[in-house]
Amino acid sequence: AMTQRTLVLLKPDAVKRGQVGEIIRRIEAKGYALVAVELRTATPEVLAEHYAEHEGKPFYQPLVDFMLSGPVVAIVLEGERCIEGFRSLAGATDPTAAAPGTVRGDLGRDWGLKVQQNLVHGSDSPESAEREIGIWFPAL
Ligand code: DAT
Ligand code: MG
Repeated sequence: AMTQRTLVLLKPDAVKRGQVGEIIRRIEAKGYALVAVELRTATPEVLAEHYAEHEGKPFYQPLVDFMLSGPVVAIVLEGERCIEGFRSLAGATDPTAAAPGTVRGDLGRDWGLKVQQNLVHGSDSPESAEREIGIWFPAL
């Protein structure tokens, strides 16, 4: 067994478009346990830590501004290989390229908007998951 935890964010577009329930439904249907679920308003400080690896890239500031544009839902999941499993549920970064059946591939968005408005974040490795859970849920 390889039980893992991962940090998931439902981004401001998911909250604004009323897709929180649908995305959590998919997470639960896959069999992952919800360890923490909180509606939060991000801060520039938290986002600078969370997206440190992207600092300096052309999409960094638009990404941070977008993440500050409304509340997010911060989630910690637990389950067998859930880091890889949630990224599989989420689909490719670019919603246009994301496969049908995935969150990013299936759920509606404002077409014409930017790649960063792709509904969800999921940690990409055990190291990232530990780091990101520490940022969003220091008590865990
Ligand atoms: P992911 O969220 O699939 O892990 P990432 O870590 O490479 O993708 O990038 C973080 C976020 O930044 C991503 O969800 C959307 C945004 N982003 C990535 N590449 C982008 C690009 N080329 N143009 C605009 N936004 C981008
Ligand atoms: Mg990433």
